[in-house]
Amino acid sequence: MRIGISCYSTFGGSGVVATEVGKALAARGHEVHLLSPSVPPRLLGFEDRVTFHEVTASPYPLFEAEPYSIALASKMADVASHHGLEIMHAHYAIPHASAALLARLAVDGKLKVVTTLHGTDITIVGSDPSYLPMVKLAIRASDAVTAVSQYLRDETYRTFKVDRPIEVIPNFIAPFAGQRPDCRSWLAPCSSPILVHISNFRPVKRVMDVMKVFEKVRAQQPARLVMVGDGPDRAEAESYAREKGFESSVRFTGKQLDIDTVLACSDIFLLPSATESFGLAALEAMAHKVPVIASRVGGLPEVVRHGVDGYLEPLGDVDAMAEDALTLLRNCNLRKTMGASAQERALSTFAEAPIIDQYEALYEQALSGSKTSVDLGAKAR
Ligand code: GMT
Repeated sequence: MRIGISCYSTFGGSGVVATEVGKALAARGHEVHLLSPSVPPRLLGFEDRVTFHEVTASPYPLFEAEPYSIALASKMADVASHHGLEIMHAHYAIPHASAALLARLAVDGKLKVVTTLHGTDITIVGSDPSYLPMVKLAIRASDAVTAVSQYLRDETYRTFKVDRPIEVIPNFIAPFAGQRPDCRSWLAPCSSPILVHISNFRPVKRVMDVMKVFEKVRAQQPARLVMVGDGPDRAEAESYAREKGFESSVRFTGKQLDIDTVLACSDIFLLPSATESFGLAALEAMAHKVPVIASRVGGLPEVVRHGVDGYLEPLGDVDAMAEDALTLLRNCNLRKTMGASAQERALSTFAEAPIIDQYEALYEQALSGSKTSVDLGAKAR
């Protein structure tokens, strides 16, 4: 198949999933065209059968802001017609799915649109009145729609009241090199255990809860906190550590491409988010045998089993999360057992190949014009 994939070039989340889907499809012999505002970080080296197309919205004095969605739709139509694309797979509804529908019109319907809903495109920004009607249209008019968790599928039906099948195709673990350089001494010079958080530091991630959990943990025993990523709430978190006098125990690394190396030497992953449709970063931690302590929200219970792969606590309950962390730090065997369960689950339930099979099957169904069935989602669980 000739497949277009449209995504944001993010370090995590939808940008990672979209790029890894593209790479896996190309490895199976499909021709993949990736469209994004800049090269997605996971498209590191040369990948056979993957072509990157940069989407640029040219400025014009009349524009108050460049109309990225129109430039994206134009690029999609252009790539679709010149490369004979059959499928445009839009990751994150805004604006990728809406742009793909426009592109489908521009090429006289000779393009099937598959939309993957990732999270805040439904739960936060997508339900904002300024976007809702167009997100709803994108969901209704796509040839196939997937959601990354059962929770997100239910939320989509609840918020948008759409009457169409939405398949649940969960996120997955892309293959990674087993042996990583040992960065433990670099991250924790006094060989203290390492707690880690990886995110885009947006309000939804509640990074201040991470700081408070860590503050409580280190009051009881030595530990290091590694904060990977960047975003609007980083400055507040950094000043909190300074104000409370524990800045020397916290390492803010900024955005990192190689999160596998960081995770491979971490002991506990913290994800106290306000909502999380799936929690890809938690799954990545699990793949590295790192137990997860997270809030019991959204799709996280579909990924992390409480008491098995880590702990799920009520939103904002930093006391409970700190207690869980201390339990794990004081009981090395428990930490190892949970880490092993977490890895087993990540690499089996969320293995790449069966999930790519599901995307392929969905594309085939979209191309054959048959309605995508809800049964396909059942295979994902
Ligand atoms: O929705 C977002 O905030 C961004 C999005 C992304 O592009 O990073 O994250 C969402 O998609 C990820 C990949 O499917 C999920 O693992 C995240 O849980 C989800 N974020 C939220 O629901 C907050």
